[in-house]
Amino acid sequence: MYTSVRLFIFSSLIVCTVKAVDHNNFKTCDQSSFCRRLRATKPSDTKYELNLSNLQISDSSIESELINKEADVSLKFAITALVDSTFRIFIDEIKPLHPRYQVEGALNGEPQVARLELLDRTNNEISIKSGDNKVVIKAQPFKIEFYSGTKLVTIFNGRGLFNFEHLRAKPSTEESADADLGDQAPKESEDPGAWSENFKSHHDSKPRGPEAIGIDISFPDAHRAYGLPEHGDHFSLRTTTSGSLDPYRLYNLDVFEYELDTTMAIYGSIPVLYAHSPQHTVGVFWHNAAEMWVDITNSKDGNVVSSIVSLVSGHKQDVHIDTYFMSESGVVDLFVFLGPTMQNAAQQYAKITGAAPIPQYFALGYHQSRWNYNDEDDVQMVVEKFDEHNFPLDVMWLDIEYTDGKKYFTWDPIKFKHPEAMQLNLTATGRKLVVIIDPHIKRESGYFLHEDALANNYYVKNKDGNVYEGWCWPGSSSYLDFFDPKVREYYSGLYALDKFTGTTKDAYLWNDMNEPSVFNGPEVTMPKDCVHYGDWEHRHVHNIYALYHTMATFDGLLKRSGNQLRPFILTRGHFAGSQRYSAMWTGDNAADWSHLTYSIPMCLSEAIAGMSFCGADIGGFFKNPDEELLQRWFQTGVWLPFFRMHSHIDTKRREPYLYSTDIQNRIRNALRQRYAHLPVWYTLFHEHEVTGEPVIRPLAYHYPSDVNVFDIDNQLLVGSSILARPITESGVSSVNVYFPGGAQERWYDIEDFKPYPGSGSISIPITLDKVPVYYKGASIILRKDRLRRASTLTHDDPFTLYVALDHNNSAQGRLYIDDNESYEYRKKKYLYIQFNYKEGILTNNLVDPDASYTTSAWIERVVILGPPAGVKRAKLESKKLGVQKLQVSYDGEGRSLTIRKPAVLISDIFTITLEQ
Ligand SMILES: *[C@@H]1O[C@H](CO)[C@@H](O)[C@H](O)[C@H]1NC(C)=O
Ligand SMILES: *[C@@H]1O[C@H](CO)[C@@H](O)[C@H](O)[C@H]1NC(C)=O
Ligand SMILES: *[C@@H]1O[C@H](CO)[C@@H](O)[C@H](O)[C@H]1NC(C)=O
Ligand SMILES: CC(=O)N[C@H]1CO[C@H](CO)[C@@H](O)[C@@H]1O
Repeated sequence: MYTSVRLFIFSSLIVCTVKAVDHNNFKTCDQSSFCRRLRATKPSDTKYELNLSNLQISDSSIESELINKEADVSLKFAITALVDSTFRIFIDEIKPLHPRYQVEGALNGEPQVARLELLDRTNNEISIKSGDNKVVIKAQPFKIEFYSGTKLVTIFNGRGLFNFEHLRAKPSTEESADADLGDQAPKESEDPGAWSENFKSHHDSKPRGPEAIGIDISFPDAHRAYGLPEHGDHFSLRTTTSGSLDPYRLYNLDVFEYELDTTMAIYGSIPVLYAHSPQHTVGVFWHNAAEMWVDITNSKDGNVVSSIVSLVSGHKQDVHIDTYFMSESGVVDLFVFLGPTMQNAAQQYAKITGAAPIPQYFALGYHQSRWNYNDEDDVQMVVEKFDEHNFPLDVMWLDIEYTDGKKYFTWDPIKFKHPEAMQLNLTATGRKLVVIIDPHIKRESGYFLHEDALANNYYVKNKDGNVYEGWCWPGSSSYLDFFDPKVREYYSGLYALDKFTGTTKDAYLWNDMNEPSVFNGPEVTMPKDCVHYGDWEHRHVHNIYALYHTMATFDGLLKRSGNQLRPFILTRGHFAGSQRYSAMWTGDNAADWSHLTYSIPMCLSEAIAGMSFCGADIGGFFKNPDEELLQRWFQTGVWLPFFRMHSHIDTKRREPYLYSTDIQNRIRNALRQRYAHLPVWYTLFHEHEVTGEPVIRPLAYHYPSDVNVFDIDNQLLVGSSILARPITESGVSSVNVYFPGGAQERWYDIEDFKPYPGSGSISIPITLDKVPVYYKGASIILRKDRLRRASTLTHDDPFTLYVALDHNNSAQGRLYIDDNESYEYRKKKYLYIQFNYKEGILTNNLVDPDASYTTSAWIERVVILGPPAGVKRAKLESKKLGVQKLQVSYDGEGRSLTIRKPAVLISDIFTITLEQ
């Protein structure tokens, strides 16, 4: 969270408007020296040349020297074939003046290499093949072409904009700066910010001078670019090179009252982009933790001229996308995912950076948060009111005020005097607690954490080598240097139950403010010339500070439980790989319809960038939602993976029981939908961990060749079987829903089971009770329809199977269950069951017959949507129950057929046959 009121008190440096984002606090590309320099790069076919007479070819890679002829500097160049249609390009200086930073900690281990085959070699060109993909590397002009099969899909340096600023000694002011540096060296006169830079009252000393890198990547034939979270923007990335838009900026920042419809940076940065066409999708991921800006030019957006037209194919192409990635420092470590589908490319990315491990079941339930629940009685009262009004609730949250004076790992001695008893009360009703722990540490003598950090040298240093001090919630603060393994080890130990006294095993964590947020720092963060472990400047590692923070917390929670319980952590700052440790949310949004609308594309962008576990503060963090907005926010939040209400300290209380009966009923219905579908969410998270497929998906993911869905981001798919079109506009009496898949596809409204063909846009009548959500024909959805006060109490509850038939009268679906909290599933203690329906017969089988888990959960109902006519009864056959007759009934309109009480265990193998 972030409040302007306190900002005024703490900081004399920042003048902050209360109304909306203060643009003056944040740089435009034009105010950033490296972005300005790189964006001005002119195409050059002659500057870089690959030395093909100096080529090392191994089983999986090719290495050579890339020569900057103008500056006479040699770079190491390598291209490596990886498994799953992935290539990796690496470029670094051979003899840099200082080592250049290479990211650690983001990848999920060392990528697995694949065999590479030399196809052809000439004086100027070398062709290689790996799997079905071909790569052509050209020496002069330096260029790399990627082919999926025979189709050219991606070009590195197709426009000749590649630019690698080698490190150099600072020219003395007297001599001419450019004498032996070539025109790549920015001249002081050309760019006054190259060797040191001011922004507002902040000075960046840039001890290593200019060291930026620009990468030019084109996608012939691509219609849309997606990805590059986090931005308050639509799912489909816009052209930034014509008109007034800045490039998409990736720099983790705590932006007060962030705006929408903008390319400005906010809390997280994931430098992965997907280029999509009806025929294929490719992805690129620049493994680089420095500040980055990305220019996008989509030929569909009007008068954009591109040199690629002539360079690539010699004839005009109707659609293509050019991108230019600009990073302040580091090396080129670029992954290219050749798909060929979006599904493949997303999985290829997940293979490199890892998937989120399945969360505990409770984490998918409903979370109630506020800045702040005042004291123990307040917590107790809120929970009691939830129970009294029959609202399910899994987790209560405590924001910063629970601490003793913003000293983390302590409790306010008056308001939270019995934290353990408070948690035992929560545990007794099946609930958990989440408390906040931020990375800034109060500089107060006597505070154990501050004293430990000073004594052991655990803090980030300023440019002069002294401990860095900034302002944050506690006032004067210093920041733990999580890049130091000793600091992570120490920090993770702080979560031990006997260290963080007052916590129980049912207390989980929220790591906020970890961009890091520094109220009086440049752009509300840490100065770039601060120094971290290993002598790296903050500039080199900024975007992974939060990743390392959550890494240490994750380790702490694991150790706390003797590696038994899956940690739950919510983070605000994030980078590629953060999904392995934490869920994220879209930060400090506002109670506006627009923020509700953008919560969907923002989470979709995160999902294809590996961060499936995403949500937005229900009701909006700032300001007060009216009743309609609040209920719509609940109805929308049901269909996003992370489901939490949260609000600013100055807002009115908004717990659901405070509203009129009508509103309460609608919120309760929304919660009921969420809890009924928890088995679906849980199964999807299991499948995500195994396959890397995102849990929520844009329509283009499953309908890649339907150009009508390319810009749809007010609808989403939960897995492949649920289509939701949340209502994010006020006062509507109808909305258009786009039904994909073609005339043969069927979509069933999940409430009245009315079927719709997949033949495009249909106007759907809307009331305040109505949210258009559909099951796809051909799917079997497993639900738990009994409403309880918490998900932890539903473990043995019976299932209802919703069998949504396709036009062939068939359907399939899967269910995953385990003990819902431990790692026993990694020892095959789980059930993964496939259900099949074909022409009147429902059967099941174990997808993984070696796995087992004992459960008393049973099937209480089977509901067939789009059923055959004239069914009189059903017959159940199972080993345990033998043969049994079951009663059936149609609903009034014959849209569904319910088979009553099969009463067979969910783990039993059975057959149910419909009888005429
Ligand atoms: C290219 O590599 C060869 C073999 O190592 C070397 O002799 C030659 O000088 C290199 N060319 C340039 C321009 O550096
Ligand atoms: C725990 O619950 C009991 C019984 O409702 C209540 O009396 C007590 O105050 C609660 N303790 C805390 C710390 O909330
Ligand atoms: C329907 O059945 C026909 C014949 O068995 C098959 O060719 C077709 O692929 C099926 N369609 C679907 C959507 O399953
Ligand atoms: C996190 C969670 O849902 N835990 C529950 C898992 O199921 C057991 C019953 O088998 C409950 O006791 C846990 O509370």
